[in-house]
Amino acid sequence: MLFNNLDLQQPQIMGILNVTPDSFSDGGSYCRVSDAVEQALRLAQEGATFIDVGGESTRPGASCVGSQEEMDRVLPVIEALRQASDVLISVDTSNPQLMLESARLGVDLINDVRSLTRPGALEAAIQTDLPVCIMHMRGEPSSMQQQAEYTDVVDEVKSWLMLRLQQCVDAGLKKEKILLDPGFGFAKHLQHNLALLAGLHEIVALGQPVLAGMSRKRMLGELTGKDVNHRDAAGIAAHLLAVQQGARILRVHSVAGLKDALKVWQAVAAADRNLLGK
Ligand code: PT1
Repeated sequence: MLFNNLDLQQPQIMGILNVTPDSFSDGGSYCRVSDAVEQALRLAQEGATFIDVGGESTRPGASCVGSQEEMDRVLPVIEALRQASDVLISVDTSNPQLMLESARLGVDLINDVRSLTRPGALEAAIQTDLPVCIMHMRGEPSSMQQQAEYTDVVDEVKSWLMLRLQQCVDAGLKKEKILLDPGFGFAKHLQHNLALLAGLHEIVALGQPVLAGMSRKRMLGELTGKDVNHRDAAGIAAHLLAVQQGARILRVHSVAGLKDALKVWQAVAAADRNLLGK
């Protein structure tokens, strides 16, 4: 999969830009367009190659926003950021109209936690011809934690992603433009998130590029006892474990620390290949 000149051979960082009044860690911080663009440029400066712009919180318990409200939050930011920078822009939305409008403004990726299940979303995504990230979850963010029951979470998430991938391909989406995401924290308890992180290589083995996002999520709070704004060190460890298993895009709030960690990882990976003569 090619994004401008960037292939996904090396792991890439996706910086999170929430333009919501209610996001779980940075809600309300970037509601003015100029503040949002400034934050996006800072994330890019720190090493993010993607900026994921979202106007609706999808953390557990969050409620939906109206379609127009979501577009009013997101579109001006995408437009201004596209003017200001060549950074890859992803739009975090389930809203088909927003997918189409953002495509016209030049976004590079559609990131839909509902995997194009809203009426019209699959058709809209196909029409844009953009790459799409599809993600495992159950139900809606408002109530998904009530459906966090699995016998074998890795198997069930993997099967669900394979099925949804095939449905999207059958509908006309190009397979080489589909990324997969296990959906950390979406209808999952701590033991499910840990099993999924341990077994992420099985999702990678499906052959599509894998996106992973654990930044500041509850799973990290449960492991460290830290509140939402002190989870970045735990996040670096978790995302590095994902990279080690082949994850290609890491969706995070705080870029600089993970960028350093990836430099170390890449240097060691390169030395490993040299040693093995591969
Ligand atoms: C994600 C993701 C996302 N996460 C993709 N997009 C969120 N592709 C938004 C918690 O447990 O992982 N992948 N867009 C944010 N959602 C959550 C979910 C935030 C769970 C917090 C939690 O704390």
